[in-house]
Amino acid sequence: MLKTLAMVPTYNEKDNIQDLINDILNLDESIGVVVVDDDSPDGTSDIVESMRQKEPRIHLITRKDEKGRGTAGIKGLLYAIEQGVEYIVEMDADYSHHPKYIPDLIEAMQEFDVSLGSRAIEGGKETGRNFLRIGITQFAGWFIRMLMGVDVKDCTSGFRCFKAEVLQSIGLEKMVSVGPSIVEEILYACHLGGFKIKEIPIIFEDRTRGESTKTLGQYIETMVRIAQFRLTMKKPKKR
Ligand SMILES: Nc1nc2c(ncn2[C@@H]2O[C@H](COP(=O)(O)OP(=O)(O)O)[C@@H](O)[C@H]2O)c(=O)[nH]1
Ligand SMILES: [Mg+2]
Repeated sequence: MLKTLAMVPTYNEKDNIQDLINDILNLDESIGVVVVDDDSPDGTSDIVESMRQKEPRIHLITRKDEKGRGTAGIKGLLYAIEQGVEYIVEMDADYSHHPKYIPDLIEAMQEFDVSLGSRAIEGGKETGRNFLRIGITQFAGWFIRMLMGVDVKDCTSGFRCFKAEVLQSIGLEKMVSVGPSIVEEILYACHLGGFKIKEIPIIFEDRTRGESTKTLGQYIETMVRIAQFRLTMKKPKKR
């Protein structure tokens, strides 16, 4: 019986996905993986499908008609909830979110509802990225903390572990992010829900295989969306 599912959205990750899945599955028998691939032209889904046929802990969702990190993530998280696991880990496929940190994220579930891999607390850092990109991340973190009042240093981290009941309660199906702003939308919903969030230090290394899909437009959209979330998302009455 699976206790934890790692949800990995992918777009053109053929050079990473096989090693990543193996590294995750080798951590513990109770961990499985669900990959949500947007029918990547590089054949990522085919690689996962051939692995899936030999290993029941691997799940694959291939979306033919939809694209976007946000909607893919929502689909994968809802799928993970349906599987009845206790914990759901969300992570990128490119090894910036190294699987070796997953046990630390899960361990934090003893006391917290959400844990996240943090570049911004003592012991954590970001390497391999240029000054501009690190600067953008730091500015975004500051902007989000100011606007949302979230007591988290690395607000843009998409490497997280949730208790399944947290994700069940925050209204994932109503979320509006198509792209990467889903990371902040979920974080803010967890904050409004009053859930306890723990940061775990990670060394975030920029990808060495495959290419980032992030565009300048997506950064700008995320900033605008954050203001929108602040204005429109409300504290749940009770849970
Ligand atoms: N399913 C899906 N996954 C995506 C999409 N865009 C990015 N991803 C995945 O989301 C994760 C983060 O994307 P990445 O390009 O590394 O963003 P960056 O780390 O911010 O540069 C990776 O696992 C990507 O493969 C998309 O449109 N659909
Ligand atoms: Mg990346």
